[in-house]
Amino acid sequence: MDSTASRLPIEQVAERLRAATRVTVLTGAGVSAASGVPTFRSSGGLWRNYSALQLASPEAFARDPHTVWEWYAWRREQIAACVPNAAHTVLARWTARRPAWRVVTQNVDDLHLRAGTRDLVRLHGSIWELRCWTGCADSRRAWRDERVPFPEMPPRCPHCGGLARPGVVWFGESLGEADLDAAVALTDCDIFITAGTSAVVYPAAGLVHTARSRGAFTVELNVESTDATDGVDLAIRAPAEETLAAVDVLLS
Ligand code: BV8
Repeated sequence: MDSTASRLPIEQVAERLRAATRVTVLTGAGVSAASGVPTFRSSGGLWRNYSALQLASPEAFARDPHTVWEWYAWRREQIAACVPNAAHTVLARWTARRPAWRVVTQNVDDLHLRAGTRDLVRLHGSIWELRCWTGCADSRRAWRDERVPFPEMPPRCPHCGGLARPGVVWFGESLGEADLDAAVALTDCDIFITAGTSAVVYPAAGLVHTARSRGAFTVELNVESTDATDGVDLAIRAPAEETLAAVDVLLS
């Protein structure tokens, strides 16, 4: 029997990581689940019977900014009570130890940043940042506001007094060009790990396939099978925080 096949999946991952120079990890809401952050598509992911798709769009915000802000304010309140879990702390340690090991996240909770992840690529922005909805000249960039709750709802732009919007990328909006370019560049790697994502949101969901087409060994860490499962080299059906912690022990 091939010795690789007889090894535990986490041993296979650890062995490949030891030999790897460039490692890229794409994370989704599942890596924050153990911290208590509601995911989008598991049962706890809904809010007042809305789906993310109905609220996370410029059209929804234009139609009803107050309800959209209530959803974000509720999520900010949830996330403010959460702390990074082992998935965040292991990945942060890896990026500190090996600069060519990078994290690309779809998450907007900033738990990777709070864990100390170096050079994080954030594809969908941050729930802790705001931008001017009217796009006034003085607020070309997002600003950070971590107040929970907001003193005024909906929050206003400090520059023009107009409506502020969450500093996230909504459905139907393009990702930041520099962020997407960085993520695509990081698909040129030895190992690409996709962790805690249902792999339905593009262009993020396409990254693992691009990495494999460029020769990366691809690994999926998820508690369920996803649209990406059949396309990866190794799928480990377990909580990402447990798998990453176990692999980290083998690397130590
Ligand atoms: C764009 C910010 C160009 C907001 C989010 C093809 C190409 C390009 C675009 C498209 C395309 N097809 C369709 C589109 C349009 C759209 C899209 O992908 N739609 C989907 C629904 C089909 N994409 C876009 O609009 C993107 N823009 O491409 O621009 C363009 C412009 C105009 C028109 C067309 C194209 C922008 C997408 C960004 C949307 N913004 N977030 C906010 O957060 O409020 S996406 C949102 O979903 C979050 O960022 C989240 O991260 C992301 C993905 O969800 P997941 O992270 O995967 O979370 P989910 O709950 O789904 O899954 C969690 C998984 O974890 C589950 O599998 C679960 O089993 C697992 N899990 C749970 N616990 C654990 C675990 N796994 C491991 N361990 C555990 N403990």
